[in-house]
Amino acid sequence: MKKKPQIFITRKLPEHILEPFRDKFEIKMWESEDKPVPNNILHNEVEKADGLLCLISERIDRALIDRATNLKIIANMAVGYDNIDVNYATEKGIIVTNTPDVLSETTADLTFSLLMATARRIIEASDYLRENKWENWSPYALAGTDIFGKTIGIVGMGRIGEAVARRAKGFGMKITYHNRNRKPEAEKSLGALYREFDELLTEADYVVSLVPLTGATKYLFDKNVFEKMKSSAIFINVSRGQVVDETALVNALQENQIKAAGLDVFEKEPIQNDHPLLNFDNVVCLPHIGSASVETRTRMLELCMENLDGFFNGSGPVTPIS
Ligand code: 8YV
Repeated sequence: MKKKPQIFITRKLPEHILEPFRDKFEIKMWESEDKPVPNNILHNEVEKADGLLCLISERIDRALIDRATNLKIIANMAVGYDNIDVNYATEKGIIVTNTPDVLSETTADLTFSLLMATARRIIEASDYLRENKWENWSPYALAGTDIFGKTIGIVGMGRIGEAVARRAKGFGMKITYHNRNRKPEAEKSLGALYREFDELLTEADYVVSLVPLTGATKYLFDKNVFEKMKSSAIFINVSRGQVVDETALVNALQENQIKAAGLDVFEKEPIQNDHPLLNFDNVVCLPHIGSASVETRTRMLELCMENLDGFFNGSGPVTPIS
């Protein structure tokens, strides 16, 4: 009988997702749901595996790929894949897959949640009650800034960017965007207006980063960029922490160069509670939960399994990136 492909999964997954695949694969899984697999165990397991299902917190670098002499496919449970040395994997004949589309709407929901929370000071207002500060009503207490009628500037108009733009249209915002290529469909159906990066920065009331992390976008949002934004602008980042120079962001907030920020991602994750960005009342920080709904995380895992299945049954991976 033909040997089943061995799959290593770097986190404990719900059995109901794995069960349909158990007759096709020999599945080995790291024992913990929340603790990452130690690097030495990952390296040992990868040596034996035909397929790997991993998360963005695992670095799939040259050293690991060199150990992976049997490995044929890496299924990353994320749309981003900056955690993987894709060029080297490809050079070694290893296919890499990601999870596009299935998380776009959920991530756009979270982007808008952050935008609204920062604009209307939702966390501050909630803390105000918890801290028993509501003694009087006064007209400008906890007054935020409007969303309707304002201009959103979406930097990175991919699938998630377009899903954010659809929400912005519903909120009565003017939509501007910057992207490597123009998006005629979004321009036509959503009235999105293309802008050069600098133009977008000087015009937008809400600057929303949805660019993937690449060599070209690393520290894209630096001192000069924050200086160009309006002093009333709110900056939202739901893509990758390393597209922002965090020191420059902290300075821009200290100097009131921008009004507020909503951040789901950080330069080095996870952050600790002494992180300087946690010191500002006008900054809302979240622990990288862009795609974290039960429905979407389930679909992402299923898609990873479908990618592995498609590859090994010969029909081909569903969403390869290389
Ligand atoms: C991941 C993400 O879901 O998809 C991405 O690129 O950053 C998140 O949606 C999450 O971090 C799990 O790997």
